[in-house]
Amino acid sequence: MADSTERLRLSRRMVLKGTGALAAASSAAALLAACGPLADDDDDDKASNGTGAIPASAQEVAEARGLTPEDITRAVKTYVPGGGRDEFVMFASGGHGGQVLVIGVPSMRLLKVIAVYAPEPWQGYGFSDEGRKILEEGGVDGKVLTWGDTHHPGLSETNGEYDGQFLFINDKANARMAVIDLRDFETKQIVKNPHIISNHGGAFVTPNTEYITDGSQYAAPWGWEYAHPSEYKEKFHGAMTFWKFDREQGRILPDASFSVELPPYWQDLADCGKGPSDGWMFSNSFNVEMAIGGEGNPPVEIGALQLEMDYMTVINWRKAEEVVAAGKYEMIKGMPLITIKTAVEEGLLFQIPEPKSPHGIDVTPDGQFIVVCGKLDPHVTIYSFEKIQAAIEAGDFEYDDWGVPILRFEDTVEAQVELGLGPLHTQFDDQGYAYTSLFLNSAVARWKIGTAGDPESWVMVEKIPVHYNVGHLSVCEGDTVSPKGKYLISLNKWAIDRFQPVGPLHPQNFQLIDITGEQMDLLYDAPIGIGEPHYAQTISADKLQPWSVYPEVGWDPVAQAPSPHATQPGEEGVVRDGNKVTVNMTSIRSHFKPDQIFLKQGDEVTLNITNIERAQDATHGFAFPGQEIQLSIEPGETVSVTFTADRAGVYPFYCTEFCSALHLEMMGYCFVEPS
Ligand code: K7E
Ligand code: CUA
Repeated sequence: MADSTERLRLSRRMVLKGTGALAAASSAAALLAACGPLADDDDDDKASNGTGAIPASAQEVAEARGLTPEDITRAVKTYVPGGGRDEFVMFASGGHGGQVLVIGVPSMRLLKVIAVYAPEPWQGYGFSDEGRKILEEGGVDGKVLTWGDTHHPGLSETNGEYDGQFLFINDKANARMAVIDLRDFETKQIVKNPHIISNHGGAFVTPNTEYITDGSQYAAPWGWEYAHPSEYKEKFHGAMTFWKFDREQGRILPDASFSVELPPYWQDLADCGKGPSDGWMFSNSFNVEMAIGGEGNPPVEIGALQLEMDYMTVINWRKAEEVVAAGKYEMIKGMPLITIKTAVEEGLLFQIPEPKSPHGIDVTPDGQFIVVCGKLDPHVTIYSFEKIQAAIEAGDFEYDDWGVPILRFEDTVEAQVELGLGPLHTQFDDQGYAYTSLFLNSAVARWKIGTAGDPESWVMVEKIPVHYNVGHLSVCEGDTVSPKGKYLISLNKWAIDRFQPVGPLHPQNFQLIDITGEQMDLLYDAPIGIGEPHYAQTISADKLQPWSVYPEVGWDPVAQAPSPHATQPGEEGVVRDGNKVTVNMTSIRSHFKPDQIFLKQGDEVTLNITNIERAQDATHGFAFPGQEIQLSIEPGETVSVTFTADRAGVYPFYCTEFCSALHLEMMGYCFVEPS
């Protein structure tokens, strides 16, 4: 009896406190059975309450809340107690919100929203001089944009494994690429692709992050040239850009980057080879029909469906790198471009037919196979890298109108697996399974990765419904050379009936699925009221080693170096040079120094503010009325902001972070004398 009482007490503690051991409890029924007798056992209840550990039985809570045994198991699988840590961290695109969402897995708690293409006042992103410069350098032909359409986050890799150092993400709408430094989870650089107008096949990294891919989406003339639709075949182009990344500087080096010209089909998703296929990259195309709508033509979506097959683009990027080094390129819009003609002559560009409107393309963890999803084909098609190499070797090609060699479908395909309607994207786990999203079925299919030479070994295993209209999936490290498995997150576009209604614009629905068992199990629906997710990557949390404060007082987070504008305590002051005024300010709980600033109308003012705090989380904000000034100054950080004091008046500025009991007093006055 003592044993069973002890067991019961333990069970209940586990339920209520969510200890790690509980996650191992495989059956909710067993749990509830274990808890059940407690409701009738007054003595035990009293004894437990006497310890202060267990206020009520889990059975009672479950009954009161109408929870089933399955609900309880699922809840305890995702519960992370306060102060606890998630095992994984997911980086998800925020779509046309232009940010990156950082979410703990399995709790699905939103940890951060990283501003990338859109200014964001809480982070002060896009408001300081340093931050505005990022948006300016990422401008489109000199025009600063304050939005972007983020699609595919890509974590930096070392030997095909996430290394937790950097994150890249593309802006599909404007063909841009951004670099986020994971030491402080902040955007450091945005580059505009000079060749293409919109992108999609990025950000996918080569196994050692030598390059970040950036494939064009909709064909167009090279950057900002004009052409009439009748000139489509001659003047519209596709391209695959390889952005060179320098880890030391933490920057993309546009001067060391290049593109490979592609036919004016629309390029779609891409992935880089690994292991045996390292050095190569693969990209889908669609609309090889080159439909662009207009009078007398079928609408685009019909015109683009006329042919049964589109093409996979196969590029030997190592060879392309050599070709650029040998000077065999054209300088187009200031960046090297290997023309189709050169790419074909050098044997670095091939195409392979793919079934109907392919979308996702994913290389298996061992690098041997390339999995392609055709949106309008119920199969996934698996290509063998070895067979592709053999077909290239054999040299028995057909050619398209641009002279690009086409390998034969039957020579390169390893297997096809029928999964269901609308297959889009595939991820992998550590047990030899692949997972493919089925957009039209609103389901995720689990299927077995087979072996080379045995087409029968590739089989569909099971399907689980998701809610609804799933796009990408993310399995923990599920696109690396060694997936961790465990969880799959289904990134659903529609939520319809899953949550409290909040008006016609519904939240996104991120669904967490347990993939450790015989059958996939839907654990949790996480509503996300931010931009639409496309891709996400999920990394083991212990690979992330961010700073908790900046390394020293006076740090410039954009340069990741000491700031030339840093102000140390005692150095505060105002310097006037004609109508140029520089204010060197410090902030510490609960004071800005100086706290009075005297200006003349028309002055050009630069505020350099250094947060001299060393305590974690002691961030100060800086809000200035009537100006586009809202800064976030994290411990150690120096930020600068320049503005024109164009209106006379008295301006109370204040700290926007509730930093201390005297936070409301953390303010100052700026007096602008009329001219
Ligand atoms: Cu939304 Cu990867 Cu841009 Cu599919 S893409 S969903
Ligand atoms: Cu500093 Cu509030």
